[in-house]
Amino acid sequence: MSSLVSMASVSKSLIFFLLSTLSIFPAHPHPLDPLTPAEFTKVQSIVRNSYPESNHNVAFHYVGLEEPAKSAILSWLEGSATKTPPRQAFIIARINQTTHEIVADLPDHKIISDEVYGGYGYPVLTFDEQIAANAMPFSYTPFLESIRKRGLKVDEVVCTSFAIGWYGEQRRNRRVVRVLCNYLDGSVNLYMRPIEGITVTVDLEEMKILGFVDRSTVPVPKAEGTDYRESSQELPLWSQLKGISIHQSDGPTFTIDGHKIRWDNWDFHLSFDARAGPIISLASIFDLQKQKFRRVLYKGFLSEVFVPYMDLNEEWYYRVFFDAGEYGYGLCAVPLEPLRDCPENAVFMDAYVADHNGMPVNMPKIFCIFERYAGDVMWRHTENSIPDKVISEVRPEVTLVVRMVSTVGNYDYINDWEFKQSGSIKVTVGLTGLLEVRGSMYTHRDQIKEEAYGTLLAENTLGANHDHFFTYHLDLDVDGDANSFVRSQLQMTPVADNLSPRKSYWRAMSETAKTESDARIKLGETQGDLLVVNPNKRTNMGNFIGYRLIPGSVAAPLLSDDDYPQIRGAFTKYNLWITPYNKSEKWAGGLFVDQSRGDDTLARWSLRDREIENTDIVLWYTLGFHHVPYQEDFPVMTTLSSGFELRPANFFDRNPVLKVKPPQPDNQSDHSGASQLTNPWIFVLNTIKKHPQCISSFNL
Ligand SMILES: *[C@@H]1O[C@H](CO)[C@@H](O)[C@H](O)[C@H]1NC(C)=O
Ligand SMILES: *[C@@H]1O[C@H](CO)[C@@H](O)[C@H](O)[C@H]1NC(C)=O
Ligand SMILES: *[C@@H]1O[C@H](CO)[C@@H](O)[C@H](O)[C@H]1NC(C)=O
Ligand SMILES: [Cu+2]
Repeated sequence: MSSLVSMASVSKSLIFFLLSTLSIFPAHPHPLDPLTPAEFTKVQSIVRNSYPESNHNVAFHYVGLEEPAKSAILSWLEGSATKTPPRQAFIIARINQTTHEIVADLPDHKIISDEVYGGYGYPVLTFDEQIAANAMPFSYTPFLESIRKRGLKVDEVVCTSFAIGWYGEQRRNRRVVRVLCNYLDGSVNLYMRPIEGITVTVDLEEMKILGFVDRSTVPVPKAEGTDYRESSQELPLWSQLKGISIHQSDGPTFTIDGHKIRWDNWDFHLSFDARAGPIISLASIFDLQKQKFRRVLYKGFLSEVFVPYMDLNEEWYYRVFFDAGEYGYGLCAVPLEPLRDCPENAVFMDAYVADHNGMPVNMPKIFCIFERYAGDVMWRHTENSIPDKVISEVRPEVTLVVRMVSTVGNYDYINDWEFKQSGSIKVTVGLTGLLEVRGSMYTHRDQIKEEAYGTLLAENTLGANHDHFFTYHLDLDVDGDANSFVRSQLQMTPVADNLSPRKSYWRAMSETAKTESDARIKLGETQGDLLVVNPNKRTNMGNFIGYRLIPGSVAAPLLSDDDYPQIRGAFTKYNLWITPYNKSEKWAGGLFVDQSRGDDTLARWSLRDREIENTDIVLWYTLGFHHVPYQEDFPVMTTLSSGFELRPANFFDRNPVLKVKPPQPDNQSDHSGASQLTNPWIFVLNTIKKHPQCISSFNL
């Protein structure tokens, strides 16, 4: 199975390491492992047995692991289970134009349940049907006429499918997409060359054109200046940086056993899902003092990505995307480029998905896993107040990163799960790729007299305003599954009765959320900390054991509650929600998102206002970006990142990285740079002598 593993470095020791320790199909699969190619094939045959090809039209829209019950996983982990949890698959298939939710047992080779879904919404679009829909306009005469009328070459036209959403229609029982087209002819940056005004509506089930509109003939923005390939740039001299590499001649510190990853004090399981992308499960950290692994995160994954555009034009108002539920965030994952997407010391892992026909498809180099050593400091102190003595202790930061890139059409999302020795889990999402732009008649801002819904980025090119909301499902199990959510609010407190020369101070007021409504939080309105604690466990000092969420960029939707996109995306109304654990509540936007009506969202589940105190809870966090395009986003956008951190908060009795040994320099690297300053303290002492105020301020 070694061919399933790719690698950036061709170092001999690394190859040895990979061959000896890394296979993503171990002899004893973990119950949370994603389906293997053989299992996908089995699923296909199980479904085909019940619905023979001869008289059933079957399309596989989702095939993935039917996750065993949490209780089964936990008792299996503790070794108290008599047998391993069942190995089952969950399948969403369209069979004779109805949606089926099927659970199949893999060892028994049989269907356990098969339900026809009768509610609103449709499953994730398959690649095959999008490809077929994108080809439809090319055999449709009115479309070809419109292309010719614009003086464009049909061969240079590329079309893509857009989910149509829901805008209050009472009845609609068709799976339909809008097909919109762009132009190449002299550029590969088709997204900067929209053919505005033409809309083709395609019925996916019948694969036929239902509607065609040609509304306007604004010019296609020109090709010049849109290409982003290195080969098409005239590189100026100053852009050549000197060589940089990150080298681990002894191989990485982590080990990978199937999908289980062990690195330093962390242990976790990494899975891949066609809808969510990476799924981190069973993350535990070794406590040096207690000499045992302690549970932190039962499961963490990206549940939905909501991207509403703000342009009300006929071809634009419905551009509201749910990248996980409509397109499959994992399905859209792309192979990572060694040395570019991931550093030299990265190890790569493949993934598998089922295609439209249920056949397993290999997705190479979907994850990269590497130790990040980026010149940052984990902790330090320089003590220069002790007479005649300088003490300096520095621990550089080395972390473990799991990365996946999902390219959903024009946009590229870089997803990192980063594990720190200090116990933090940092999640980052980086936005890059190509903007979605509207072709327009304008060549200068001064010409624009109407609502433009965006920024003029280049001639005839309007970058449309939009948002990106990333909703994460974080099932924290801090030292066990019975947890509570505590909000520690900081309150300005006036000082009464001249108790002090001071007039005010702030204090932290903690409140434990009792029911779901106590834990719906819009960030930015108040200040304080957000904690998941284990109310049954305390530190040696008596503080409740916990982890806290440190949010990244705070953005809230700016659409009215009754706007259709917002009804479907209502789970973004709060940045934070807590729900009691429920295995079926996974997808914040609902299980069936294409054309959904918002009746199966996190916002709806939360209305039950269930009890969430001292029980197994799930934290839902929405990270948001309001994106007003700027000219620097043209013709390709530089990565814009944000994220959040889950950080221990009275989880350990003291700093867990006190005893961490700094990494040793790599044997094969050249340390001439470091050795230039043989005694860095000579430099420091000189500085201090020159700036005596620095010393005196320390002593005050
Ligand atoms: C499914 O559709 C096929 C082809 O139209 C038809 O022959 C078959 O009877 C249908 N099966 C069911 C169960 O409706
Ligand atoms: C779990 O969630 C689903 C969907 O919200 C709901 O129908 C079901 O009743 C829930 N189960 C429990 C035990 O609360
Ligand atoms: C690097 O040095 C360490 C410690 O001396 C040694 O154990 C290791 O084998 C060396 N690795 C290589 C690739 O030379
Ligand atoms: Cu954006």
